[in-house]
Formats: sequence, structure tokens, C-alpha cells
Amino acid sequence: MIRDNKELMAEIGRVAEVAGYLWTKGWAERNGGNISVNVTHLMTDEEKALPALAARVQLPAEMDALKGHVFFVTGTGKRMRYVAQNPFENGSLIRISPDGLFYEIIAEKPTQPTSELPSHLSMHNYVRSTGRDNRVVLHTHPTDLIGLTHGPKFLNSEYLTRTLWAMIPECRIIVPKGIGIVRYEIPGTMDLARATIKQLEKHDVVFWEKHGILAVGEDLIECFDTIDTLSKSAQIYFSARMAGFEPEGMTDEQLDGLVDAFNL
Ligand code: 2HA
Ligand code: ZN
Repeated sequence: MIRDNKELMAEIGRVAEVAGYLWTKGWAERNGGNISVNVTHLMTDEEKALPALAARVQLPAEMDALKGHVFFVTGTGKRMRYVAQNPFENGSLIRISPDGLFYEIIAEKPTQPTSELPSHLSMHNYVRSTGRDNRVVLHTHPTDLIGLTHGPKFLNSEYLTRTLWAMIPECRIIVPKGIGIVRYEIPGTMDLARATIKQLEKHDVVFWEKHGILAVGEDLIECFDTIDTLSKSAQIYFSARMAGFEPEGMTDEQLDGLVDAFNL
């Protein structure tokens, strides 16, 4: 019984916790957003060998770095506010086949994974192939950050990063690699995935023009915190603009002072 695996249940509990934050933050209208977490390291060999609950599904490409890996993924069309209440009704555990070409659902119910699954898995595969122990892909729809992507001048990675870094010291510290930008693509497509992977060569957070944000990392709470910090910076920027002035922002010197102080 996977429910007896305390560490696995704690990790799925963190998915529920973050899903609740996404909803209460107003970042998850209807079924907006999706989460996938690599839980392979938390499962016993017996659990990893559970029988499939539905026919296997072909992946868009061979997932070389994910062979035999197991993920908890939120379900297609499922609402974050319900993932928060009951993750196993609104998500499932999937296993990548030994040849990396298929996935199958192994627990707890045959809930179909998110429409963004091929793109999530491509990203997990890419980041792991670079040698990192990446475990999380988090996609969500923060109002303020999406709002920024409607401003043409913010569709420049350096300008966007500099603007958000300069609002509070934490942003420079928590998002040291800055923000990648992907121009508009149809949601759920491999074109969107490929363009995102290109940005993940340099960044851990990517803004999707007029759609949302995607973050990768080793820890789901950290991924959430990264997006939350960016959102805080955007709110400070917009608050100043709404009060009728351009925020001064931290100076280059102030920002550079953080690099030494925090070993960035
Ligand atoms: O899961 O957010 O990008 C719904 C979406 C697709
Ligand atoms: Zn989305």
C-alpha cells in the first residue's frame, strides 16, 4: 500500500500544500497550472513495480534520463483547489518504461495526467541530463507576472530580470540565474516545451508570454517560493506605478553588494 509509505505521502502532502497556495494566491483559476514531482527516490522496488492501471501511453521522444522513474503528476482538467483537498483524486503516480518511450499510471486511480505532461517530462529529462538532481516542474498563472509579459519592454530577459531584482534584495538572492522568456506558443505543445528547455539552459524560472510561469528545481516548496518572490517584486513595481511614480529600484552597486554577501 503506497499510503503506508510515510515519506512518499509527505511529499504528496507537499504537492497538496502548494496546490492550496496556488489557489489562495489567485494563480490557479479553473484548472490553471500543473505540478509534476519525481518521487523515484522515495519508493521501494516493490512500489515501483506496481501493475499499470491503464494502457501505456507513448511519449513524444525517448526520455533517456527518466527510464524507470516515477512521478506524481496533477491530473488533466483538475483544479488546484481540489488537488489541495485530495491529491489522489486529482493526480496520479506514473512510471516511465525501462526504455524511456512510454508511461503508465500505477497509482492510486487511473487519473489522466496534465495536458502539459509531455512538456513536463521533456523538461525533467533535459535538466536531469545536465547532471542535476531535478525533481520538480511547477507551472502556474500568477496574475501580476503574466501582466508584465503584456508589456513589450518586459519581453527582454535582462530588462525583466533587472526590473524585478531591483525591487527587493531577496529577489536578487532567491532568483540568482534571472528569468528566461518564451514568446507566445499554444499551451500544451512541444513547441512550447522546446522553447522552454532552451531557456532552462541558463535559468530555473521561465515566463511564458501571455500565459504563465514555469519553474524547475529540487524542491517543490523552493520552486513555489521562487515564483512567490518574483510576484512580490512585481507587486511592488505595479504598486509604485499605480501610485503615479516610477520605482527607483536598487542601484547596480546595491545589487552587486548582494553577490559577495550571499555568494551568488
Ligand atoms: O493545466 O495551465 O497550460 C492547464 C494549464 C495549461
Ligand atoms: Zn497554463
